[in-house]
Amino acid sequence: MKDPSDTLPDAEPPRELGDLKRSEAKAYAVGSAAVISSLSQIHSHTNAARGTKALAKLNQKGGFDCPSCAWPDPDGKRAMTEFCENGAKAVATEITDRRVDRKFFEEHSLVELGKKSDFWLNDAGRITEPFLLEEGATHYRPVNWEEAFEVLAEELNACADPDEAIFYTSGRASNEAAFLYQLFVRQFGTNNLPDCSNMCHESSGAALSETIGIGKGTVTLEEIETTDCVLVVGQNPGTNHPRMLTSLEITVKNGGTIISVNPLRETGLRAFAHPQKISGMLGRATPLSSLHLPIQLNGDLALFKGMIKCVFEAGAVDEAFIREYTTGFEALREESESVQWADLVVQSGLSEKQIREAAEIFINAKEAITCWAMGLTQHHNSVEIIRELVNLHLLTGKIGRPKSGLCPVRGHSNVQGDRTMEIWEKPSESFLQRLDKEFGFTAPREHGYDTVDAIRAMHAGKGRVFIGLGGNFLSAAPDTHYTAAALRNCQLTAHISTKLNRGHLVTGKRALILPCLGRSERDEQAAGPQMVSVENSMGVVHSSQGTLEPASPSLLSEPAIICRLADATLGERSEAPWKEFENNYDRIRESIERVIPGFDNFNERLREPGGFYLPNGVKERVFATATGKANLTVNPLSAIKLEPGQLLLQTFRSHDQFNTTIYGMDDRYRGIKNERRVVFLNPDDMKERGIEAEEPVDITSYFGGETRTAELFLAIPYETPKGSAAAYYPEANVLVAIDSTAKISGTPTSKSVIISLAKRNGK
Ligand SMILES: Nc1nc2c(c(=O)[nH]1)N[C@H]1C(S)=C(S)[C@@H](COP(=O)(O)OP(=O)(O)OC[C@H]3O[C@@H](n4cnc5c(=O)[nH]c(N)nc54)[C@H](O)[C@@H]3O)O[C@H]1N2
Ligand SMILES: Nc1nc2c(c(=O)[nH]1)N[C@H]1C(S)=C(S)[C@@H](COP(=O)(O)OP(=O)(O)OC[C@H]3O[C@@H](n4cnc5c(=O)[nH]c(N)nc54)[C@H](O)[C@@H]3O)O[C@H]1N2
Ligand code: SF4
Ligand SMILES: [Mo]
Repeated sequence: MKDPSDTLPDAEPPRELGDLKRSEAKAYAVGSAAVISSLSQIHSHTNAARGTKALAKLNQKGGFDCPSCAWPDPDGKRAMTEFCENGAKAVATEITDRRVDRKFFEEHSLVELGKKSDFWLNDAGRITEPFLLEEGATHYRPVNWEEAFEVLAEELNACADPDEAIFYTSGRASNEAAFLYQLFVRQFGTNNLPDCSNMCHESSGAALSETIGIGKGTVTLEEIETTDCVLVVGQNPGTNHPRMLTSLEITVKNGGTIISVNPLRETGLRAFAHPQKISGMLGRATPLSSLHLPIQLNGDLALFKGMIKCVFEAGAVDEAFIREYTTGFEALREESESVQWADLVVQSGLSEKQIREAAEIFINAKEAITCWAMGLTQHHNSVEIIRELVNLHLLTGKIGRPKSGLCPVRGHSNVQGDRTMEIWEKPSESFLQRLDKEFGFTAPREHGYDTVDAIRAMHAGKGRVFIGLGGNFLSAAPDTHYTAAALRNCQLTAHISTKLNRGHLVTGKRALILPCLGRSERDEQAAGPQMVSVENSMGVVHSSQGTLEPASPSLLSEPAIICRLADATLGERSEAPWKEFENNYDRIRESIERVIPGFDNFNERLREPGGFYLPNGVKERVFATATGKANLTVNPLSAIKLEPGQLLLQTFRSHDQFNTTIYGMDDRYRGIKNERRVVFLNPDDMKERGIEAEEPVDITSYFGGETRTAELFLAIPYETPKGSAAAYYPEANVLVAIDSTAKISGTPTSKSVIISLAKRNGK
């Protein structure tokens, strides 16, 4: 189903080609090109004074947290520039001088905006005041905040059942905003709190909670830098966590070995030239990974099984650890014996020798850490894959002691904190009891919708109101046209946003844009300037405080928007001190301290430079699982079966984007310029299909007897295993079927889409 594009704004980015220029993939990452790119990004958006002021505070103690990824900052002394190229791009896009104001919306209808690229929409600038789309209107019109909250309260209170409302969160929201939001939603009467994590690290959370009793990583930044072996699996740090390369360079210089497991030889994993060091500026790069395993898409379960076979064979099981701390050993040993190398080789796409080599390094390393991201979490069997990785660490005792453990590298800068604040559709009873007690009400117990269930519910007409706290639900979600139809079924869709995106164009009958302050901006409330808090990938909670002049005087902070929304909607029904919360965020933190474990003396400790670590029992080998032990699990192989002619496609990020925010049209490290509609293919796969380099093709996906098509992509020959293809998200999201989700975690399978390619007739 496609949009009738003349009457409705297009849900998909335009199917148009740019002017592709192609070169070899780069041999090493960062270095001087990155520094030049950072500065030119800032200068293309704002003046030098505003740019310099922002960068001087970025990631500094007492400054503001980088709004891009969740990579941590050093605990100790910090350099003058604790940021990377992509951090600078994220700041540039926030502090831009361009504005989406009333003139902008007078000039552009929604249908017209739908024809613009995602790059163009983001580049239009910061949203300056609230905007309302009336039923049947072609343009947004400005409204004041009072009217905006009236519309929201009216539509929410018209719900026959609170479960008709859906409250999405993207991982940039601060702890304070997230805590208030979940409180408001639960006082309103639902647990419908889907978040971006459902599409991201949900599989990691599910696998880790079950096996080790906490859904988070277990290591610190310093441990990564000083361990003997780091496995980097299914992650492209050079683009998505660039400062991780600084740490990996230190690991290597300290004598550690890096193994990369990735279908692609991502530039960032080959070698790294430090942008802030003279050697880096001159182009002298440190080689990073000493072993690269070019695994087939979805081949990691087989790889980990092979490595586990080697552990048993080498007698490398840590028997004392297994006896004292784990359950399930015998079943795992039996399963490992029954698994055949031939199957592991076929399913991983690696040779037995390659798997043995990785296992030998891992086993012989005194300590080892595994880092991973979306390459492991977005498959139909992701939870099993990650549980198998946990098995490998448990069997060898490489967990819960210094310099050994697990590191799911989180995406959005506060996605982990939002979960800690219980932005979750499946809250625990113990948390709800503490929430009830703090605020004198009874929160709903029935679990709510996750992201995919929320889309299904709206599609089925069971969603009346959709509210997004940040993010771009339409473009981030799978099955773009299905999701668009779901959102269009709502009475009201509303987004709390800094920048314009496609999600503002594909709306319910009415729609609201509620513009908020960004991280870099001063947040002045009745009690004075306010700071917020965030949690990084290593469980460090620290403050973030912006100092720049806000993009417009009409902006409200996220906490203020939520407080006023709650007050307007709930009125007398809520006893929570919304006004006090808005006036002084210390009051929010006092409540957090009483409701969420690990936040004792929150206000005091937040003011300590660098913040504090949240408790993590696994570090002391305390496993808070149902059995009280770490659980070894049996995860049967479950290969994806392809028909002749089919390939597996992963949908991933270019170097010039942050999720659905497109900063530019290039993917420098992969040698792509001026084009996003590309599909990376193994040269033999192209040859077999008679497809020439840069030839336009259509991509068709297959799921459950249905097909979906993404039109007009240029074929790029690339070093990727035969059978494994890649295209950018969000352009390829039309291909991800709504029902194609991971078992247990429900995460869309964005990294293993079954596809075929068709040449475009005569073009
Ligand atoms: N600049 C920038 N930074 C970002 C983001 C951004 O968009 N731009 N997004 C943020 C967010 S929300 C997240 S979640 C993270 C995402 O960080 P990543 O997970 O690094 O992001 P992806 O681009 O999806 O890359 C997935 C990587 O896994 C590999 N891969 C894919 N499938 C498989 C597989 O089956 N097995 C293995 N072993 N590897 C596989 C791909 O080749 C690719 O290198 O980055 C965060 N940081
Ligand atoms: N096919 C495919 N789909 C994917 C993925 C994939 O790899 N492949 N990855 C998935 C992953 S890992 C994730 S995390 C999701 C991301 O999904 P989302 O988090 O929903 O998407 P983003 O693109 O990060 O959201 C960008 C928007 O956030 C708003 N914004 C930016 N800063 C702020 C702020 O400070 N406050 C507020 N209120 N709003 C702000 C801006 O309006 C901007 O347009 O996408 C998922 N979708
Ligand atoms: S590594 Fe991530 S958090 Fe650090 S500066 Fe770069 S983008 Fe920002
Ligand atoms: Mo993510």
